Amino acid sequence: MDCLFCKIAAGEIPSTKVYEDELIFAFRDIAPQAPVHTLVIPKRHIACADEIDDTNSALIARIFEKIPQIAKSEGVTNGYRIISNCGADAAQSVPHLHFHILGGKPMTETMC
Ligand code: DGP
Repeated sequence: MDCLFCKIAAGEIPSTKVYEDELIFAFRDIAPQAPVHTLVIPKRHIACADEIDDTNSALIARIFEKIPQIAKSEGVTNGYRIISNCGADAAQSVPHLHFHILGGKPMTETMC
């Protein structure tokens, strides 16, 4: 499958890795929108949140179990925002499920 984030998770395209285990890969966003901007992805290809179901929800739970550790390792100490864009209206640009961790500065209440 010709998927950018599958290739990053496989190490075929370089990235600044933040965390990796057998199921999950986390790396710095190439165009950071906050002092901390890290992406967390399942290694297994899932296109977006619309494809989460009972066959893969344990993997999503695992990602959320790891997010606090990943955020802490990136130096976030005062809270962070988790965003997952899904589909065209959300401006998802890479069709592989990913969770943005944004932090390191106070953010506004506006989310869209
Ligand atoms: P989204 O718009 O939610 O699909 O976010 C995709 C993010 O992926 C966007 O913030 C930029 C980031 N990105 C795109 N291509 C690359 C890449 O080659 N390397 C890294 N590290 N990040 C990328």
